[in-house]
Amino acid sequence: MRDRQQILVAVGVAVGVAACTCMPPPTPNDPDVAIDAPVADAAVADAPVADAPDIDAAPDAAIDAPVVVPTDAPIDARDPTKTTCKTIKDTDPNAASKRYQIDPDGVGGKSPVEAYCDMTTDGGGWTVVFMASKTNYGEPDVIPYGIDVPTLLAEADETLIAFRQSDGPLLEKTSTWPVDWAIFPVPDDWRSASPFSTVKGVAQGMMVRVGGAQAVQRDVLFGRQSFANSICDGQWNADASSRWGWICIPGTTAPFYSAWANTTSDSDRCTGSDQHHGAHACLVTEPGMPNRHFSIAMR
Ligand SMILES: [Ca+2]
Repeated sequence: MRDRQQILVAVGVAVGVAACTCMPPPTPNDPDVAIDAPVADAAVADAPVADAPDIDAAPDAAIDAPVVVPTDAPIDARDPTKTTCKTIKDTDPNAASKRYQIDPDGVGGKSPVEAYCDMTTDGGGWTVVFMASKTNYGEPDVIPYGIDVPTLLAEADETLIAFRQSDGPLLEKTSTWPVDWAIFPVPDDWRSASPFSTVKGVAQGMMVRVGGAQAVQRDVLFGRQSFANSICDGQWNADASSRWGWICIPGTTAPFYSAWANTTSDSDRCTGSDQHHGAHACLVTEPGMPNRHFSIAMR
């Protein structure tokens, strides 16, 4: 009620101003024309309160409108060339492999994240979205990706699985470490959640490139259920409740990462897909060798 009284007072002032001969009549382009019209009506009829704006309302709105400043991104990440490791690499072919701030969905939305960019392997431009932070997960639960980048997961063309040192560099194949990296199209199941989320997963007939060799057609296996024969052959354990977990590519020297879903205290296994799952542990005991961290990268 008090507001209405104030408005009626304002209306009286406005009508008084409009009637005053000391001011020139408004021109057709004068913004006050539109404002004054409903005010005059309000004085003679019981117009809705909402139709009787303060004569200053329009200018105030323009002046006071908040300036929307995105707050989720450091200046560096607003650069559209830094949405992923691939855009960084495309912009600067000499960009080094290291951690960068990226923002796959641009300003707003998801916050920028710090990600390790592999700028070397197969031409580089890889955003590492998962790297094992333990040498023994030993739990049957879902292990998520390490960074929250749904836009990258949705739009990436390829995935790279590899073992890395804890600070990011890829462990290249050697005489004592006979395991390659592997590149294949992103399996559909990997776009919405990590492959550790799946119980029994198979991406069939993927064109896989292992260690830079020509592409071959192979199934990519991933899932939490245990497997039957201690090797990467695609045979799941008949006991559906038995947890062990594996990611591997039969018939290749691609990474074979397993035991990340078991409930025992065994170290997780980081070896090659052509080897017994226990050939190499992720926790390394040989002198001079770094621990092996399974990783998933996208580009
Ligand atoms: Ca964002």
